[in-house]
Amino acid sequence: MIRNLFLGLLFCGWTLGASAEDGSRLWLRQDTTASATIDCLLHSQTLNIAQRELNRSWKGVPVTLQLCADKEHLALGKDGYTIRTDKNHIVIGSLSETGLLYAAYHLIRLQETDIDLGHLDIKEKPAYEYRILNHWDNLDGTIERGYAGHSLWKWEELPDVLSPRYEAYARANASIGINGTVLNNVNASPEILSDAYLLKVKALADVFRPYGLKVYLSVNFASPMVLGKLATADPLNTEVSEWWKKKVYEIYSQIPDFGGFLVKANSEGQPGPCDYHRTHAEGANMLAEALKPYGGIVMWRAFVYSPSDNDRAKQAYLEFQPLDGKFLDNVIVQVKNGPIDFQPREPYSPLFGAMKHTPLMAEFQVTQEYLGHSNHLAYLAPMWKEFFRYVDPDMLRAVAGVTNIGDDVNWCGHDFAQANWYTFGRLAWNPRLSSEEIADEWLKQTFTSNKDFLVPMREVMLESREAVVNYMMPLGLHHIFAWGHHYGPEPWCEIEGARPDWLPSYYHRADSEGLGFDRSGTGSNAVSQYPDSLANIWGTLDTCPEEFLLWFHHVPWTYKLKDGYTLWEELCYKYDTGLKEVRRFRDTWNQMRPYIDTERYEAVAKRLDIQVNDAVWWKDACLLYFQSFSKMKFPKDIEKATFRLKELKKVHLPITNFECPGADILPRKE
Ligand code: BDP
Repeated sequence: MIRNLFLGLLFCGWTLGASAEDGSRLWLRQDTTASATIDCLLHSQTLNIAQRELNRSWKGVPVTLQLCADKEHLALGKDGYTIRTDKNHIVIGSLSETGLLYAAYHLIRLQETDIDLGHLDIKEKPAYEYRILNHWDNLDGTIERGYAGHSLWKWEELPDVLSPRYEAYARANASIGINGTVLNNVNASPEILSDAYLLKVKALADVFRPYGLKVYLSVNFASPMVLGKLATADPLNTEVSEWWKKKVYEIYSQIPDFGGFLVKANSEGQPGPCDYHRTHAEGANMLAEALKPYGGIVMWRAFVYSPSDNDRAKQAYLEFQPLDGKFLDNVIVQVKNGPIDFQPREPYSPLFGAMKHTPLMAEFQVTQEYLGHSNHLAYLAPMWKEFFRYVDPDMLRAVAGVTNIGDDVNWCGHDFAQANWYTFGRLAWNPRLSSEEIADEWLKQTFTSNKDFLVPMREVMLESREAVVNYMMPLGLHHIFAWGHHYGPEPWCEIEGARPDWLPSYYHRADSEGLGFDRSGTGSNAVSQYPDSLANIWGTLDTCPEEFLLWFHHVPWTYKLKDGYTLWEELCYKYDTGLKEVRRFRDTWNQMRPYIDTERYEAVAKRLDIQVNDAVWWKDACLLYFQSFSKMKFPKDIEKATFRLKELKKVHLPITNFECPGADILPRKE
């Protein structure tokens, strides 16, 4: 009887334990029953972590960690490493402690993803020295374009109270090779450089350091005026440059390995050197000079679009390209992947390739500002790989990812959004990894290696971004989002007095003739900013790839596409396909219940319901609205509209930063 009770409790404990999956462990869910011998002659905080991780999880042959300064390891650089089987044990070697830590995570990943561990001969060197997350976190705890709760940084408690999540965050980043974090929003409060905040920043830097994670800050260009009470922030003013030098000295006295500054200047109302008729290069160089003695860098953003031209897509190029070669060598110009703003699909920004004498870094958006926030399943590896199809990874100096991390228990809101954090790290380390490989790794570690789960869910992930494009903005459409929140559709949006380039009609240009923005030679000629080989193809209607058609051309409604359909029919089929794909994703997920824990199963199922409803909403809103221009009939075989345009025009989402109700608030007809 007592024995039965004991077994009952044990069983109950086991089932509870097995199902207690709240997503907080991310992809680091390996069990802790290992007992292999792990040797390391030296001890330090970082090496102890590497040893602890292996002690906890590694189930294979004995492992030795070795710092090596031989030719091979010198060539692999400070973060590179080797992992080799030597007789019946494994030797991990690196020039640095951080390299050994990365190698330890690599070894565990191999084990967790069922790779043959028989004879290892691995040599790794990251593609980029800087692999950086950008947090758009405000000092009041909110996150700009964040959809996973409040900021992870509890500024009001720091520096005295250190949340255990700080270390968990650093560990997760180290496990995928991310080595830098910009703590605060690019729309930066000058306050971050105040004495009180620098103490808080130092506290975080101290927690992150053993994991090889450096801290950077976004700075407000007018800080010398706001904090230092100077009359100007002119970069050529000596008092101003002295103020920055002093500030940088203060920072490094507390955080000796501080990474540097990220700057959004003269963009969307932020102050900058152009306020004083100075160039971006003059502004960036002044900060770079202050940071140089300490090895710090300036990441200067090229996200600018003052209406100097009639096409926003051209403006960053027009402003930055002439500055090529004028930046100091510790400045990296940070360019968003596309020329507009993180749309579900954009061609790459023509600045890549056009600034041959300036180090550039790509800025990707991990947070899904324009891809359904944390409600939609959208695996972004295929989007970033598409960028790397056009932009040679070797041309870049670094990569940055605007993170999707908040204080939600599962970090990212949607359990599948964790995959995008993971992917950013993996691609920053090796942009040549395939979307399939990364999806596989992530699914196995985060959920299960069971093929019945893995195969269908890998397919869902791989198709998910294209599905979003299809039900939101197919064929090169872009920026037809609702005002402000960028969640739902509002192609009709007109706001009196608003900047035209903040309104959807600026981008879609629908009229009785057709649809799309003419950026060819007959229009804004933005296409001429690309190399001739591409410009000729993209700039000609007949040769332009369909995915960029309405990006580069204003296309007649009756224009026949390659498959024989008119533009209007193709548009209808794309929206319809997008919706069907998401329905299929939901059906697939519904069959996954047996393979995973209930918590995450239910959480994802709930969000897929929202995504399906949102896809209906997008399809109806866009097709009904564009039909009022095309005046053409819907193809008979697409799903009938659920809503009426009149109803949809009345929808205003009560968006907070946390969770968007999506189309759940629309009157349902099904
Ligand atoms: C846009 C966001 C805005 C950011 C801006 C930026 O809507 O919140 O501040 O980009 O990147 O995507 O600076």
